[in-house]
Amino acid sequence: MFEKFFFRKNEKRREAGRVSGGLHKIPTHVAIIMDGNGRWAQERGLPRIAGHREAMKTVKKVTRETSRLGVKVLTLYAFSTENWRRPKKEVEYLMKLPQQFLRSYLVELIENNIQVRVMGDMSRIPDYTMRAIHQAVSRTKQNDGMILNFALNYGSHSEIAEAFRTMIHDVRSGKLDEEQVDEKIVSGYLLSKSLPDPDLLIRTGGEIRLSNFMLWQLAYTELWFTDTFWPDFDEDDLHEAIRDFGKRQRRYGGLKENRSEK
Ligand code: V0D
Repeated sequence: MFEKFFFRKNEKRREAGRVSGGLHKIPTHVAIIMDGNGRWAQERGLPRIAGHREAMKTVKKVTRETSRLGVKVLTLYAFSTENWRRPKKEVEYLMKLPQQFLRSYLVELIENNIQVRVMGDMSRIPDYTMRAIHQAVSRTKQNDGMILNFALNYGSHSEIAEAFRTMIHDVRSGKLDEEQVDEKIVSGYLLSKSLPDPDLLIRTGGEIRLSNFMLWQLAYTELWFTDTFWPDFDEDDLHEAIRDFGKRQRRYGGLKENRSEK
């Protein structure tokens, strides 16, 4: 079902590969853990907040480039369920970023046919933040270009726990037969239900872990780590990640293709 939708406009994807040189295989879904913003600022003697502001510029740059390359879904880990433990001032600042981001960038997103989505528990997100997000989601929902999916107050364990809760509820109410429950059914109860699994995960900032990000969905994903702090991440880094992804796909491709066809 995804395949039909996501591989429809193949010409543009191939063309993008040619113009960028060596990017033969463009991943359908790229997910990114945007780490290293605080450290980027500290290295410069700036407050952590300055790192987050700079990080937003990188989000715009990377959104433009992934969309241009023909990536179909870009998922960005913007705020984790653990991030609430940060200083109150920092959390307050972070919650203003969606509004700031959209004020300066929503028009361009619309022009580029990009669809904005959010994934996570929105119940704890402040009203003013939600207003900006709702507006962006509703004004881009007709777009059929790249999906820009922000993981916001997202945590994989809580996502899976919620899936269990709903599934058990559906079994009890007779909507779901427990004998039916397989991988596909489980996927359908996750927040990512309408999206294909990521093909490539990028984590910036030097840490080599998943930090509670899309644990179920990343089972077969190629993982790519860099020491570069997110504010310093640029188009060349993105191309390198996608080029490496293409090389690995060529090596292990046969096996992977079999998996998705079964
Ligand atoms: C700070 C690096 C864009 C990570 C990127 C609320 C930390 C910049 C958004 C955004 C954040 C979210 C939703 C939306 C539009 C934009 C964002 C947060 C943090 C946390 F609809 N950047 N960004 N949201 N940072």
